[in-house]
Amino acid sequence: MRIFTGGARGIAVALVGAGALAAASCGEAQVGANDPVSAPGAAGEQELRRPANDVANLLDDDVVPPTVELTSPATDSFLRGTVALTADASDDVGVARVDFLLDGATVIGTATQAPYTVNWNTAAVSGPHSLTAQAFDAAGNPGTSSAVSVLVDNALPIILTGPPQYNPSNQNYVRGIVNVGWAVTDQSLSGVAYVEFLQNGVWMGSASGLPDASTYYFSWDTRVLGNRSYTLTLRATDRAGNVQTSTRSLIVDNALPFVALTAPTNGAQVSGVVTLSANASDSQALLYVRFEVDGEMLTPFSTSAPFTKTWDTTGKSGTHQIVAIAMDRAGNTKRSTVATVTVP
Ligand SMILES: [Ca+2]
Ligand SMILES: [Ca+2]
Ligand SMILES: [Ca+2]
Repeated sequence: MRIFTGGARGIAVALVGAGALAAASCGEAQVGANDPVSAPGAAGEQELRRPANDVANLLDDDVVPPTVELTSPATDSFLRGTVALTADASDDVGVARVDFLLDGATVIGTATQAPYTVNWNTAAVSGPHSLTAQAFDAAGNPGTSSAVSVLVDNALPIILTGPPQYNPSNQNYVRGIVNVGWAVTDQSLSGVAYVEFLQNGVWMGSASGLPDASTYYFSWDTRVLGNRSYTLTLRATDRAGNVQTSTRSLIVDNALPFVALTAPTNGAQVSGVVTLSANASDSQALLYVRFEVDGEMLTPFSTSAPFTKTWDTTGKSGTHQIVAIAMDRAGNTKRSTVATVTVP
């Protein structure tokens, strides 16, 4: 019937209560003697009731699904923690809701008005995933976005603290320029983005991420530092933003030990079994004192005071040169003045 078409819907709704007279007076419809409106038989009544369901009819007419795209996160993103998912959606009539789907199946959340966004707690889903948004209009037509691939990584990088990469070890004494090493892995998740090197909590340098289980070395010049303990920290950040740190203490010692040969004295005449003695000390930590006769080491070394060693002169007639050498735990060595002795 013509009165129900096009822009006349509003008028037709009014006609339901007003009956044929109103219809005739509205000027829109020409109701004739044979028209179903003036002879409300079966067909006419059905037609007149139709406007009562006008909204439903409108929705029945909506056959165009919404269009929807995930605008965040970007594809190939590395994610951690709680992440905002955002979609753009539009429809010829109206978007009723947008569902956000994990791997095409699990509904993460639903947004019913623009901007369409939900928060996604990724704590339990580390690994590769696919995200889609699905928009519905009021008629229930679904529109699905293209999938966005992401890698969820809620695991902190692991800094290995065992040999051989972890060198020098915690509490080691060091001197000069030290190559400080750390091996880092990220469980084959997002991977190490970068590492940073800190001395006593102060940033000293950084390096770009390497494949898992690589070792990062930082050259640490201790020669400009006082002789004491320092904390060295490696701070590793993965591509998802997880941060792990590992700290060790190293003791700088660029000072030579003190050492003096106390016996025998220079110029002495010795025979039989001779006891060689030295005084030695170090501001940090002494490792040992060794004695050399004519350049040959006497072993084992003396590692605690009193620093002594016996030397059998039997069959060694002549002059000999004796020196005591002290070494600290950082590897600094100091030689005493030489004592020249005579074996008759
Ligand atoms: Ca639609
Ligand atoms: Ca990680
Ligand atoms: Ca020293």
